[in-house]
Amino acid sequence: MAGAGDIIARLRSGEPLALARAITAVENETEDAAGILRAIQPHLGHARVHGFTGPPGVGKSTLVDAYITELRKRDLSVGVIAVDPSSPVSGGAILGDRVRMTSHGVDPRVFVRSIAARGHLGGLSATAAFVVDVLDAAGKDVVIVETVGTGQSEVEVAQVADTKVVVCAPGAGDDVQALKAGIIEIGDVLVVNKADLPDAEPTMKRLGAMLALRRRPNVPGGWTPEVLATTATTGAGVAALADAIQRHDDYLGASGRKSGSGPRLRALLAQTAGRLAAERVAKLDPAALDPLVDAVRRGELDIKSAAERLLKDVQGRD
Ligand SMILES: Nc1nc2c(ncn2[C@@H]2O[C@H](COP(=O)(O)OP(=O)(O)O)[C@@H](O)[C@H]2O)c(=O)[nH]1
Ligand SMILES: [Mg+2]
Repeated sequence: MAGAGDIIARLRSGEPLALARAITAVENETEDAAGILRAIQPHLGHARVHGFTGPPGVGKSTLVDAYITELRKRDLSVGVIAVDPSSPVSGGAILGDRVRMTSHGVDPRVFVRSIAARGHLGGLSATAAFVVDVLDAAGKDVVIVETVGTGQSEVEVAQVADTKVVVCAPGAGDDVQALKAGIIEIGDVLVVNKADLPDAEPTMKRLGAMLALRRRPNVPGGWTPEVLATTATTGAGVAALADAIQRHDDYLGASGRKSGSGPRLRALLAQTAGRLAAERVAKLDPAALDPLVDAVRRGELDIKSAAERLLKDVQGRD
């Protein structure tokens, strides 16, 4: 590959091939990746990043497709990253997403890319964050990240986004239930898609009730999550969704929480460090904790000091 400088110039001029190659380098962690990531640093901070997450089958890809249409009406350029959980490298479900987003396939201002869910040394969320940076440097106004919101790593990927849209479908149980796994906590905008089906109304009410219970503190002047209904297949409600996301963008701007790779990576770093520590502690033989437990029982150590010793003990372990 030519030097990073050359590829950056071509990337900045909007060459899709250069963009595709830069993303491939970053995704596969090739030798060129570090150079590319360094070279794009001065060009970051323009894009707004919108994450769409939720259980499989609720219509995320269809909704993203309709949202792209709405953004194009507003004359915004768009990059899309679809994270596919079912496929290690390439496979069927990715093709499904591609097919659904092909309505924009000939639009030069829309760039859609699937990335594999597994096989990233630095973690999927870091890879997603870097691919977002590449799309940002390429001048995209909006970068959309679609992930399935079923596990911890997907929640972390969703954290890459400035605005997090949590999608579910109407129904008595499973989908809304599945959302409980932490994902509801992160939504800035909650969407009940497939509003053409029965029970959209009660599902919205349930989401509203779950929101009232969630742990995120209600700070004065803070953002109150919005609950909306869409029918992705017809586009109904999608303009209202775009307006809600825009309001959240405006809120972030006004509250000084500007988007950009710095805040993205800060959140990822803190989160990943916390998760690594928790994983290392969980892997210990429970009996290994006994000396510390005994010391706390005897009053020789307070729990925080004991925890600090534990963290020191697990440092550097895998
Ligand atoms: N009835 C109805 N079906 C929808 C709607 N949106 C998506 N679907 C269908 O739901 C299925 C799953 O959609 P997809 O976008 O792949 O869901 P994803 O797995 O969340 O990305 C497809 O058959 C879509 O055509 C909607 O608003 N109403
Ligand atoms: Mg999908």
